[in-house]
Amino acid sequence: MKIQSAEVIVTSPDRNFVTLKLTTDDGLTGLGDATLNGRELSVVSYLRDHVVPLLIGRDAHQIEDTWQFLYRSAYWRRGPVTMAAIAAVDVALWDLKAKAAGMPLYQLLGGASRTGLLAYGHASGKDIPELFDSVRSHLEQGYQAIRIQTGVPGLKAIYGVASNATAAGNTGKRYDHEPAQRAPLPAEEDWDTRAYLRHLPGVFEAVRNEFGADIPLLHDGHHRMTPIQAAKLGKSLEPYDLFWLEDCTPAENQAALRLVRQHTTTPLAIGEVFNTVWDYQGLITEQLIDYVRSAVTHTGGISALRKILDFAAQYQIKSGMHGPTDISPVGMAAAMHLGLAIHNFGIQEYMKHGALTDSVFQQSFTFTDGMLHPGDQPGLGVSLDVDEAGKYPYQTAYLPYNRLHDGTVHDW
Ligand code: CS2
Ligand code: MG
Repeated sequence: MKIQSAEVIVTSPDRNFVTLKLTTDDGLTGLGDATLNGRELSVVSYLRDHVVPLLIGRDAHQIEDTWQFLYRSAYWRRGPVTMAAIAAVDVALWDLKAKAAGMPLYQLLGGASRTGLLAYGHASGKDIPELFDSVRSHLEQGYQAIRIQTGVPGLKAIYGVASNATAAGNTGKRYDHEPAQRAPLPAEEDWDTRAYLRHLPGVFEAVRNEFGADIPLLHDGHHRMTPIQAAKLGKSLEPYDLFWLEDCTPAENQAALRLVRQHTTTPLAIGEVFNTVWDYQGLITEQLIDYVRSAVTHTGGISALRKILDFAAQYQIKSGMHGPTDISPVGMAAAMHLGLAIHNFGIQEYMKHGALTDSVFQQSFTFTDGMLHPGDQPGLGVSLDVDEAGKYPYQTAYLPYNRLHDGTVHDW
């Protein structure tokens, strides 16, 4: 089964997506997600200019050899662009192999270890009443686990919350919790960690009082705190029994999590901005985290993330794969197949894609009673309508960024 052609398809139905489509000499096609939110065109070039010429004529069955060849022959190691490109090739090859075998991909990964995948959705509100409405809406949609993000008094706009606030440099632009704003320049938002730390415990107390003690609640700190601030927040949230506190502090310095771990038993999830096992090494061996947040799309594919999760399993750490709308339906399908097969599955993030996206990507997964399942079609179970995709050309879109009240740039 030789690779005969490779296309990099850029489409922007509800947001930008980059998809690699491999076609073999016996007519099979395989898809891989290469979407890197806000830097999509870098991956497009990496694939088109440097990777695709190396793929033509290769044996599509050689997934591991292709992965090692692309990782080592580039000489320059790691990074989000490189690993998203390698991920797209890896997933497309797994899609092809499963189609050639006439099996859903999870069967090639060891078969199902569970009947379905617990999913969590994104509830948000600029204030408590709006948040409660959003939680109720997610409960009505069947979610059994819910992420809680709210506005903070005094802040005009904030990550993860739909609001009609505008921020300097983007007059009149309605913010929503869709991360990337389609705009010629990044939108500037404001931030105040002390206000956030004072406000959040009361939000979770209100949510627990309204919705009870049982439902798993999650929160995303989105890299904005120092380790001691993260420790303070983790400790203050312990009465509300979170499923996890995510990205509590930037983890390039993996040792920073030792300080957080000393002060709180709130479970920690980290890794959506990581791209290789080396970003996790100390976090896993010292059990400084409880969940591996990486998406298949950003970590070198199924082959690489499977290895990371098998490593994490030895330290009783589970998966919590990243699943916002900037992971395409192809990337989400890859996550679901991997999550169904591994033993140490934890939870799957699931933000529903928009209707236009669903018109471009035909998907076979199901979401029933809060549980996801990839379906049993051969391969990933996703196809891409190239003609429909062509209706939605790329649009410049940047992630927002924060500035503190004194003007200092800060993590968003
Ligand atoms: C967030 C993401 O879903 C999450 O946990 O951290 O929405 C993140 O902001 C985006 O993926 C950035 O592109
Ligand atoms: Mg996150």
